[in-house]
Amino acid sequence: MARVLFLSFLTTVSVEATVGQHAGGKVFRLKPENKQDLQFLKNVSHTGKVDFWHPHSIDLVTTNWTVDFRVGADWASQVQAGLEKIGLKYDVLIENVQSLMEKQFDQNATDSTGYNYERYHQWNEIESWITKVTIKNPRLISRFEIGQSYEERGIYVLRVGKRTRFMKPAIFMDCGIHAREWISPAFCQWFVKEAVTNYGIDSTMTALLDKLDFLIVPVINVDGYVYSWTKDRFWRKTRSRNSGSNCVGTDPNRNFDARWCTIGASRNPCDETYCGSHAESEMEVKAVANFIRQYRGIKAYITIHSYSQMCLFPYSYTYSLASNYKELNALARNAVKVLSSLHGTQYEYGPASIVIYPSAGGSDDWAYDLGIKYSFTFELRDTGRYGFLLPESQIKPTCEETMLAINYIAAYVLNHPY
Ligand code: 9B3
Ligand code: ZN
Ligand code: ZN
Ligand code: ZN
Repeated sequence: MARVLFLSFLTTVSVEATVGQHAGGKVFRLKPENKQDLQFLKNVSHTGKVDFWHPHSIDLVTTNWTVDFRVGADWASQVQAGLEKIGLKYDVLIENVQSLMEKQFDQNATDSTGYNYERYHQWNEIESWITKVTIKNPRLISRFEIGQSYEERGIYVLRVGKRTRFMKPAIFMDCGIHAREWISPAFCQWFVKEAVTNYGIDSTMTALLDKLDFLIVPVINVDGYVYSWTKDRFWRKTRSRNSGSNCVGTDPNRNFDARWCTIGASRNPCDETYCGSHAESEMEVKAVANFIRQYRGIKAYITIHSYSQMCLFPYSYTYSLASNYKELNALARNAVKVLSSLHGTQYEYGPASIVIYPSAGGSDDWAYDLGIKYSFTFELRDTGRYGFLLPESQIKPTCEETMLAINYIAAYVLNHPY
């Protein structure tokens, strides 16, 4: 009788119900006590909607076995109602399989604040991460707000390194100059995570943080980044208004004061490489440039972009070679070699003017001419298969391999004081 009732439940549920939710659902545990209970389980199993966890098949079950089975979200309440009807006692082992799966994924990838470094995050999440990671690691991190964006969002520097009484040499690294290059902010966050979790554990990281400070800007172009999440995934520029034009934004990597707008940049505000109304016209560029100018002891400048797997160094604005070209070239060669050692990812390297295209107003050239003789632009994965839409599954391998290159450069800088 009860069985008939239950089956009628099943047949009244339309097939369209919820395809695709089979991964979730509930897990029940019960003990069939008699033939009626067993028959019920068999009927349920024949719907094909049930995943027997223990034992693996209903055919093995006799009375008094303990049975664990998962029912997809679309059928769970019907099955539960059926159990109630026939009076078979059960426990719900897992209320919500889906959320448990998500939690388990999170636990693999998250830190003690619950932040998941294998996901791309919106700016508000990154901003609260910046606050939390600073508060959680007072001995290693301090936070500076170096300015505001055009739309009045904060631009932050995290100084990461063991606190000392004296000023240490520093490596400046920024991410998110270009809005759509999402792997870039993900890498800066990964770097900070690696620093705080490996300090005192990994001897290389400990030595670096004892002797150096890393000055990390997780996202420079915050307005553009927000826009790439909310309106246009492929937005590159800032979001400042241009007088006399309806087109919005300036390319911040054409806006630095390095032979500004002389080559490989556009005077047209509608172009992706618009150099702006003048050098440092962008508040975000001004904030970073001012910070670097006034901070004493920056020995290396690294800026993270994507994509195309390249390690670039000055010059971009001319084909002429930098004065320490040989040293930069060897350093880049070794950095990409160690990078490739992890997953085989191949990088090109060399002066940007030669390896990609000549263009002026870039941050690496500007930092170099300011006197920071180790200056690099990294273009992370991939080579175009996914491009800016690099899947989240590649965040971890990309960041892991890039860590090797950055740490290599940092160790080199430490061993070559100037
Ligand atoms: C461009 C310039 Cl101007 C530079 N100095 N260094 C690297 C690049 C390449 C990036 C850009 O801004 O076009 C690649 Se997204
Ligand atoms: Zn997120
Ligand atoms: Zn870029
Ligand atoms: Zn890996």
